[in-house]
Amino acid sequence: MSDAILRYARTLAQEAGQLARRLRAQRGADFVSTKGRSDFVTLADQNVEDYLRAAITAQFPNHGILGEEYGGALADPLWIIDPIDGTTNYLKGLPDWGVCISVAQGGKLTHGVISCPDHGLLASAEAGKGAWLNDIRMDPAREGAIPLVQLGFSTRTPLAEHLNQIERLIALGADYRRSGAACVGLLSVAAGWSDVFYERHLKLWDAAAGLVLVSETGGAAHHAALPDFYHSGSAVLALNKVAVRRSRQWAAVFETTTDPSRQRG
Ligand code: LIP
Repeated sequence: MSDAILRYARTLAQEAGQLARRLRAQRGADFVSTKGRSDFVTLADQNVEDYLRAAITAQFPNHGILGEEYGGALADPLWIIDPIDGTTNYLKGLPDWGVCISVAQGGKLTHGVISCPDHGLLASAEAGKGAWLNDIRMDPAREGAIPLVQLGFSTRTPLAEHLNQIERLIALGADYRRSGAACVGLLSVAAGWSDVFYERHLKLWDAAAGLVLVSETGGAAHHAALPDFYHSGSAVLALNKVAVRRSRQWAAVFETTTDPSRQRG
């Protein structure tokens, strides 16, 4: 079933990405509404999640589903979906957004797929079997150049903390980017285009697919255990296979921990 899950998730992510692009092209006056400060939802988020839920249930009726728009409960196996991660980018017509599908089995993330249709990218990974970008095996082994950090921020967290992190990164001689989509930041680390990803508070569906990609390309990620991540969200620190050699240094920059027993929500 494992291969079938990955194949099906890849197909769904691609189909859902094209659906999101069509819906954006046809958008009417009621396309966007706000969920909170700087937090938007579109009819596409809802329609894409409807599509994904129906397709998953049709193929795997006994599997659980957790999604950003309609929630859900922990189950095993559990499909975790973010219909459009990077909603603001999607809305504005910027390409940094993705359809994120992951599967957890036995309390572990086993499959992750991210479709970034405006970039023509499909990233996928299965635990223990590696990661692919389109049809090419992902291997981010790159040394040298300036350390590049994907640094996420949202108004759910203190601005002063974010600014202090930027100051520490610059003092360290690193550079940073803020994509506005966790899935793009995590894909960037898995692909070796960036070294580190950090965001102080993410929801499980924002990060789950990208975490599998990072793990399957030799990197490491630090976050709350899945049940806590599901209930309260979590800080996420992800390091590619090169940066992982200095994980304590990176953890210190973000005042987080790489000690699994002390992961905070
Ligand atoms: C987004 C995340 C991003 C975070 C934004 C937002 P959404 O997810 O991908 O990392 O900074 O606040 O949560 O809401 O676009 O699916």
